[in-house]
Amino acid sequence: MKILNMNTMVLKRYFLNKQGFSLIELIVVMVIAAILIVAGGISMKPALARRNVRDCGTNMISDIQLIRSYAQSEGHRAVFQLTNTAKAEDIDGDGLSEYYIGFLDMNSNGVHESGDTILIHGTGGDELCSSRVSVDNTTLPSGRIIFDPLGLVMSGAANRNIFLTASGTATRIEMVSLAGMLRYYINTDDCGGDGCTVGDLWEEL
Ligand SMILES: [Ca+2]
Ligand SMILES: [Ca+2]
Repeated sequence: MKILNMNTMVLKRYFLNKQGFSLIELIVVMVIAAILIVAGGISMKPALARRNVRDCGTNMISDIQLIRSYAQSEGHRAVFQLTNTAKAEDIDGDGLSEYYIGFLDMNSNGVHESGDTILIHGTGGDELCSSRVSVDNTTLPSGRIIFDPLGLVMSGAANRNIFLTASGTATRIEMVSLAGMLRYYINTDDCGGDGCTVGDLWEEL
């Protein structure tokens, strides 16, 4: 009985001591974990921003290709129209903001009006861009690409860029017109403060 009591005392002392030691351990581990989380968050930011830009760009290009296919199948000019600012705005006047719309241009004047058929607005890829990516159309004349009924790019959109930026990165999609067709490239690294130049990494989408 006496031996049992002694063992109990030893165990109690061990666990009391162990408990105190575990608290210190716990604090140390929590501090290290906090440092790792903060450091990890900082290092992940540019990668996350680039992914947002890539997602936005990939879906935007998919929508542009869809608009082109409507021009061919419907036999009308079809227009991809970006906002005039880097922010979402109500391009088609339906009360909802968007970065871009696509429409069949029934009277072939390049401008969206009530008689034109909306193909895309404020959905799909546009949602991926909103709030996470800024879209700059300043090098794309009137912010639009017009496809003729054959699906060829009409004048103005050749060798132009759509700049897509997100916090922590600066990249762009470059469109190269080849016999009226568009090819898309995305910068795969951070272009940095000097913008994208020769020597930066590009990948065809
Ligand atoms: Ca709208
Ligand atoms: Ca029109």
